[in-house]
Formats: sequence, C-alpha cells, structure tokens
Amino acid sequence: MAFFVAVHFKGLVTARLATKYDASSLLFCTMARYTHQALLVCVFLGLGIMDFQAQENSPLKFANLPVIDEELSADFFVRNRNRLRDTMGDSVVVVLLSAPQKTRSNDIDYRYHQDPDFYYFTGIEEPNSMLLLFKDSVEIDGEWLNEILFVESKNVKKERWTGRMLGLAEAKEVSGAANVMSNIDFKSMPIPFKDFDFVYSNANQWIERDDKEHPGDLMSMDKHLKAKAERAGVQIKVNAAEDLFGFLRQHKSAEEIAMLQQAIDITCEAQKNAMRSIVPGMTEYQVEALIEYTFRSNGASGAAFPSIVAGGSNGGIMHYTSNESLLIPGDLVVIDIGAEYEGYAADVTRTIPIDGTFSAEQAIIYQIVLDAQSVAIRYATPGYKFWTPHEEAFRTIGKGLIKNGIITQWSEIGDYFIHGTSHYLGLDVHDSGIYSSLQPGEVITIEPGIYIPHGSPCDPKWWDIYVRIEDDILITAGAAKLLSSGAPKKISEIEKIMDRGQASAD
Ligand SMILES: [Mn+2]
Repeated sequence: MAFFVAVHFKGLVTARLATKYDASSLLFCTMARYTHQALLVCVFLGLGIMDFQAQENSPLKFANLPVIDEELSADFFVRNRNRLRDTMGDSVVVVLLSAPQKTRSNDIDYRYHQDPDFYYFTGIEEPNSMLLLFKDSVEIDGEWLNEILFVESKNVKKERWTGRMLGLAEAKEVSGAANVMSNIDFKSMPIPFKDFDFVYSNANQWIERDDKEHPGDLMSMDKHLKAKAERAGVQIKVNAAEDLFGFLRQHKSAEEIAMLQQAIDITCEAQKNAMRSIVPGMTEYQVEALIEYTFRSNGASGAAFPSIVAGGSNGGIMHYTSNESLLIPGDLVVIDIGAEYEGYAADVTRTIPIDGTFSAEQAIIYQIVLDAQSVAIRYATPGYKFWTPHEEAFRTIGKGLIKNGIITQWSEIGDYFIHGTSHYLGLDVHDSGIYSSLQPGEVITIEPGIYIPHGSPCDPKWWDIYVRIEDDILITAGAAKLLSSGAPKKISEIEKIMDRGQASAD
C-alpha cells in the first residue's frame, strides 16, 4: 500500500508538498502495518475482525456500534398494509411490483435493490415479486381474499448461482401476507378488476429485462397486469399511487426511527473517521474508501447513494461523485455521505479544512451556514410548513452575505445558495412524501449551503469557498430532535478532532 501511495503521488504533488505532507504516506503505511498485525491476530486467535477494531493504536477508530436487535418484523409490514387499506378509496385496488434486476453490463447485474414502496408494504427483497391488495376481501376462485403476494418459487438450481431464495413459506413469514402464491399463477388468476375504477400501481415502463423462459418474471406480470386492466376497463394510476404511498411513508414508526438512527450513527462515525484521517496529499477516493469501509464494518449494507467527497472547487458541484482529485492544503472538502441500514438511508454532510484549520474567510462563510442551519432547525416543528425551515435558512444566509459585502441585493442570494434546505429521509435518501406541513414522526434533513465559484462578482478572497452542513432531524411534538449529533460541526470541535499534533509527536 505504501508503494502504491508513493507512486501515485509522484507527479501529482510538488516536492514541497510531498515532503511537508508525507504524513499521508505514513498514515497509509501505518494502516497497512496494523492491518497486517490485525489479520495475524485473527488467524491465530480465531477471534475475527473484532480484534482489528480493538487495536488501540490503530489510526482508524471504530464505533463498535451495537448491532441492534430490532428488525422490521412481519407485524410492521402487516400494519403498513392495513394503513394503506384505511387510506385508499373503495374504487381502488393496489398492485405493486418489485424493482427489476438491473443490468450493469453484458451478463453482470447491479446488486439488487428493492423498490422502496414494495419493500415498505411487504418486506420482500427479492425480484420478480408482486403484491395485490384490496381494501375489502373479494372473491377469487371461490375464496375470499384481501391480499395476495406473488413471489418466485424456490429453485435449487438457480439458488446455486444467484443466492438463496425465500420461496413461498418464508415469504409468508417475512411479510405476514395472508396469501402467498407463485408468480406464475398470476396470469391465470381471475381477478375482479372490473369491480374497480382504478389500479394504483408502480407498474413500470422501466422494466428492462424479460426472461422469455419464465412466464412469471416481472415483465410477464407487468404485461398480464396491463392486459387484465385493459380488458376490465380500469385505469392504472401511477402518480396518485405515489402520493398515497408517500403520505403513509413520510410518517416514521418507532422501528423505522431505530433503523434510521443506526444508519445515521454509522454515518457520523464515518464523518469522524474522515476528520481523524484527512491530511493534504490524500485523495478524495481514499477518503471515500475509508468512509465506505466504516459503513460496511459497522453492519451497514453500504452507501445509500454515491459518496460525495469534494475537495476545493469540486465542492461547487452538488452531486460530485467521481472523487478523483488530490486534497490540497488551504482548501475545504465537502463530505456528503449516508450509510444504508435495513433499507433506511442516512444523509449527513460536513465541510472541513483539509489542513485542519479554517482560514478567516472560510470560518466566516462556515459560521453563516451553521447559523442558518440552527435557525432552520428551530423552525422544524409542527405547525410550520415543510418549506419554512428553508425560508428561514435562506434569510439568515442572505443577511450574512450582505453583512460581509458578498452580495448587495436580496435577489442575489440564489447565486450562492442554489438548493433547498430539506427533504424527507427514509427508505429513499430523498424520501417519498407529500411535502405538507411538518408533523411529529417525520424525519427530514436540514442542509443549507453557500457556494462561491471562482470568478464570482465579489472580493476574490471569497472565491472557491464551498460549504454545506447537513443534519438529520426527527420532528417531535416539541423541538426537533437532532439524530446526527455524533458528527462534530462547530469550528472549534472540527479543528480539535483534526489536530494530530499530539499523535504525530509521540
Ligand atoms: Mn441531503
């Protein structure tokens, strides 16, 4: 690893930097050394990776977060389906399809990710599945049913290639669905669609792969659904369905908040690991690797969205994900990341100085954003509209920019604060919801930012300062509850955690 670092940095950094900031090479040499030791310990003692985490002298600190016992139980999914029945109209039947398996290239697929609506109402993480849900029971083939979950039957040959399958019995346990059938059975089932006006569905145009050998694959079910709906003269509604599901999903149950908190705690630990480790001369992708290592080693399924590690002017690109540049002293780095835990996404952003100390101008801009965030959080309470925290953050940023002579007109705020302050957080990082007034049980982000591109019409001393600070909060009956307090954000706290003077002196 040390060799790799040395070769990679040659030609990318000046000799001065390479000498002055040789700490990065040292850091990676040290990482390599401790990794090696830890592996030996694991092999000889058979104690697994925990021994690596226990290495007190490791340059990387691990959260040792407890693996939480609570999992989303069948009870949760049954409750969600009942809430859906309570909310949907009499003339509606719901048909939800699982997400398609997506091809990365040639015969290689992306790792499967379930459609969040389908997951929310079933707990099933397998492709080629479908949920049929009625408000009240209907008669099908002489039986009265109010829900049918279709999944793929177990297939031992297939399991040897692509992993274990639930099969019908386990799918029933996971989902709590009253009736579980093979996905092949949907085609011939006489479903009384004609008794309804609308099918609320996520029936998709985006289904891209048809297994022509398989009569029950996703594309076949989608095709049969559309044909049956057309024959019955009912209309498939996608947008209205999204609103209905969003209305239910924007309120988080206690179990969901526990999952979100775990995802957020792991993400805050990754932010702290970045603060503890970043030195000039490191690359953005090395920071990304450290972050995603922290996610996986703490039990997250991975990153909920591509990690953003944006040093210097890359911080001005909102969804910068190539993470390919060198981190330069004097610049800030925007780190916008989120672990995914049991399907739930965190979303926490910190902006930190690459050399460990904010310059005077950076500190001024940073403090304006932090103040705007505090104000916004105060307005994140029931009774306010979803957009009120944004309006208050916007106003605070405007005042700060005017006070420092960066703008002269209110109309110029949008040149430097170019996005909204909040979105819902849940199974999607930009979660489903209807953006109504704030209610207890909702989880939202608060993420103001100031971005001053090179060449902006202000004093050049402000150019290339890009700051975003993002926290995740729970709306309660009282003040908002900060869920991401684990990641430091005050200037003094950040400079303290990044100060490795003590460590390098020993
Ligand atoms: Mn966000």
